[in-house]
Amino acid sequence: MSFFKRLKDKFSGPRGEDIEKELSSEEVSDDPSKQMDEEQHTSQHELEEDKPKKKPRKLSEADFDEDGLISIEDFEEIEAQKIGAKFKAGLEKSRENFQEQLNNLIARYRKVDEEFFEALEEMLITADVGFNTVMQLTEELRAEAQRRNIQETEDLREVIVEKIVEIYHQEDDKSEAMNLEDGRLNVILMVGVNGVGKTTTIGKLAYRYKMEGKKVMLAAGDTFRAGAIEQLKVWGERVGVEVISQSEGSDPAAVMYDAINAAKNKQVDILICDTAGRLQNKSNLMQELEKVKRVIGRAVPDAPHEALLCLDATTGQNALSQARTFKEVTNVSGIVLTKLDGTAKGGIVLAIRNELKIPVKYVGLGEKLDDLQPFNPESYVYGLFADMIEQNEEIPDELAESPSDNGDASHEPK
Ligand SMILES: Nc1nc2c(ncn2[C@@H]2O[C@H](COP(=O)(O)OP(=O)(O)OP(=O)(O)O)[C@@H](O)[C@H]2O)c(=O)[nH]1
Ligand SMILES: [Mg+2]
Repeated sequence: MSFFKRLKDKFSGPRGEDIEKELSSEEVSDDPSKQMDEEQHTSQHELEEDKPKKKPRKLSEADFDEDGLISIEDFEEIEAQKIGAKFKAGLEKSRENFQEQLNNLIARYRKVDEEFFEALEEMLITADVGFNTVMQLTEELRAEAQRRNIQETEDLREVIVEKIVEIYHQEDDKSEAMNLEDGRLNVILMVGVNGVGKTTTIGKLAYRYKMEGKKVMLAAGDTFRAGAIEQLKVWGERVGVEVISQSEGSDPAAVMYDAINAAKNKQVDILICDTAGRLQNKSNLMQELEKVKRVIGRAVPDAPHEALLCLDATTGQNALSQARTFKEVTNVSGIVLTKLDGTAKGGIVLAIRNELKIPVKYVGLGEKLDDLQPFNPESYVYGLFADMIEQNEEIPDELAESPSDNGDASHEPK
C-alpha cells in the first residue's frame, strides 16, 4: 500500500468525510484567560484573527451495537480520524503554504534535476524547516530519486512527504511519550519565556489527564506576573482541578514545596507546575528555575519527571534559539510547541526535533481545550499535506505501467 493511501485510510477514510461534514463553524473560545482583565495580557499575547473553531464529530447511533457498546476497532478508527481532523484544522495555514509551494515547484520544474532540488531546499528553509534538516532531507531525496530512477518531479511528491516522516524518526529513539507512571506522584514542570502559552497549556493538559481518569493538581508557581495566579485558578475551576497557590511575590520554590505536600496527601497522580515566563538571558531567573527543580527533586525522587519547554511556533527561528539557551542551563525533557495554528511555517517542528534532539511531546493547534494534541509525525504530515493525500488515487497494480522499479511510489514505508 502506498504511503499516501495508508495515511488517507488512517486519518481520513470513510468516517473522516463524515467528521469533516459535521465540523461546525461556530466560534468557541475555551480560554479562560480571555475572560480576564485585558491589562493582564500584553500585546505579545495577542494572536492573529482566529479561524472559525471546529467541533469534533460525536458518535452516532450507528456506531453502537444492540448492547450500546462500540467495538475497539470502531473506537480507534474514530479517534484516529478525529486526530486527523484536528491536525488538518490546526495546520491549515501551513498546509496552504506547503501545498501551494510544492505544487508550484512541481509545475515549474517538471524534471528532477539539481535546479529542482535547489528550489526545494529554498522552499523548505523559508518554511522554517531548518538548514541542516533541509540539507539532510534533500540529500536523501537525491539518492532515492536516483535509486528508483524517478525522472518526473510529480513522481517525487509522495517520496518527499514520506522522507519527512523518516527523517523525524531517525537520529535517536527519544520518544514523544510522556514519562508518566501509574502508582506514583508524577510532577510536570512547565518552563519558557513570556507569553508562549505555558499557563494555557497547563489548563489543556489538566483537562486531558482528567478526562483520562487521573487525579490532577496544579501549582501556581508564577508568583511574578500580576494576575498569573488568578489565571491559573480560573483554569483550575474550569477544568475542575485543585490549584495550590501562595500570594503574589512569594518564593516559587516554596509554592512547589507546598503543592507537593498537598499532592502527596491527596494521592494526586499528576501535579503540573506553572512558572513565570523568563527571558533566557536573565541569569537570576534561570537560577531561580534551578532552585525550583532542586526543591521538587528533593521532595519526590526523580522529579520533575517531565520538564517541558513551551515554545511559540509563530516565533520561528527565535524559538530555536530560546530552546538552545534553556537546554544549556536546565534539563529539558520535551517541547510543547504552541500556536502551530497561527503560523504558515509549520516546518519549525522538524527543525526543533532534528537540530535540538529534544522530542516535541505536544503541539498546540488552537485555543480550545482539546486543541492540545500529542505530537506524532504521521498526524503532522497528514495535517500538512491532507488535500494532496486525500486526492491521491492509488493506481491499481494491473493498470500501473511499472516495469520493475521505474518510479514506483507504492513501496511499503519502512
Ligand atoms: N491560537 C493559539 N493560541 C494559543 C495556543 N496556546 C496558547 N495560546 C494563547 O497564547 C496566549 C498566551 O498564553 P499564556 O498561557 O498566558 O502564556 P504564558 O506562557 O503562560 O505567559 P506568561 O505567563 O506571561 O509567561 C493566550 O492568549 C493563549 O490563548 C495555541 O496553541 N494556539
Ligand atoms: Mg503564564
